[in-house]
Amino acid sequence: MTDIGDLPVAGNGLLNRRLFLQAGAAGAATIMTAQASAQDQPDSMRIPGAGMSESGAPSRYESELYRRAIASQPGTTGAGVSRTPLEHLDGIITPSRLHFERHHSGIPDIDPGRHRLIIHGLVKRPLSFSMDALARYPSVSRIQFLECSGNSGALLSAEPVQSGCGELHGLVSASEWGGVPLSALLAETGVTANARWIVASGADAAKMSRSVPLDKIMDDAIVALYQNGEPLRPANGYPMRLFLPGWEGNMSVKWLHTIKVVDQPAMTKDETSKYSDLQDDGDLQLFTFPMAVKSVITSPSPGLNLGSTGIYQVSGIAWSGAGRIRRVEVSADGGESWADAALDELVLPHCLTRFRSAWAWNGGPAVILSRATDEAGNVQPTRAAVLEGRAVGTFYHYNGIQAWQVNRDGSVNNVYV
Ligand SMILES: Nc1nc2c(c(=O)[nH]1)N[C@H]1C(S)=C(S)[C@@H](COP(=O)(O)O)O[C@H]1N2
Ligand SMILES: [Mo]
Repeated sequence: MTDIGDLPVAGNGLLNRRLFLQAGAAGAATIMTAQASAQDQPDSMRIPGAGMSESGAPSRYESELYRRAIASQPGTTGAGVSRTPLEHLDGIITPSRLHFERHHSGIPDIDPGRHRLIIHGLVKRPLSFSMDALARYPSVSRIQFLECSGNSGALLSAEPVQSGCGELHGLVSASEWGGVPLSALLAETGVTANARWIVASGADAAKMSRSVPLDKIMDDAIVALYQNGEPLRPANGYPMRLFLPGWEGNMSVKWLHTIKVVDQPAMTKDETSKYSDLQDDGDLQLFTFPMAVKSVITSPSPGLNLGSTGIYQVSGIAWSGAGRIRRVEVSADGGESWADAALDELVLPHCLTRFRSAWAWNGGPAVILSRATDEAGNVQPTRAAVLEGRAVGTFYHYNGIQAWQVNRDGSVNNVYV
């Protein structure tokens, strides 16, 4: 095992991230015995393997790769959520089949041949776009996160809820989203001088409708047609969805059907009574659009127990609606001391960023935390700071620091610090 004498950088065993540049640092492999020789061939080297298939699936040995905590309103099956199993993934891209889902009235079955996107209202020329028409516009693709502003709402409970990382924080995912910039379509319709907002509506039974400032639409909004290289999955908006990089998930209207250009927000149900934040002085905060800077350690986390003492990788994801992640710090002593984590190579704007630290667990209890800072200088707040001024019972837009307690037996659970 590597000599870690010069490597501690913060309290309770947090090690220099350059440990990852050294081979064999973890010392976790089993020492070869005389019986297990390199000559032994596994069966798979003697018997030809299975054949090809038209569509792939994970290994049958990977039993944890499924969406978590699927829940729907009483008496419904499609008015609820399913969550990404964050603790069983690495890197920054969420496989499409594990992207979280949030539907208000189920997944509609939409025939792309009959579906139209209609742009009307304060425009010079109302237009209707078929899928074929959209395919002829120049398109873009970018790897970006989508987060429901109800994500992590359980962290506002008075007592820490004992669930897995994905169950608590899995209403965030990241994909490569491809499609047509909405600015290109609005250039065709033209807008009148008093145009300031748009109202986007979906073709689902919930008729999800959200008002979006025209500036955002012209800046980086797309009509997304592709997700991780393939046409959108039905659950994620097939055949087209609005995608607003960095902004609260609810506004990225799925099954996008109409865009009405208007001079003021429509004050729809989902931007007034929902997705708004009641303050304890009775004030209601509306229109919290960009998602705040946030991070969470995905491993270790509840359910991923530690075994023997020694060196572990502490890994997680960080993201911000303000742009790129600049820095992630990790603590192994409940926040008394911190050290910078290493960031994976791809640090993209409005995307998940993967961070990693090395930690020597001495077998004692420890509280591990991560704290993200974005390129605008926003620092992820403590849970106490997030709670300040909020009315009891509100749960949207939670971005507080997550603390995991590592216990002597190697189990991990949710704690408040
Ligand atoms: N038409 C429509 N669009 C919608 C919704 C919906 O129920 N209907 N849910 C919204 C919410 S609350 C979120 S968080 C995201 C979720 O997108 P996903 O299911 O692709 O993860 O879609 C948004 N767009
Ligand atoms: Mo959402």
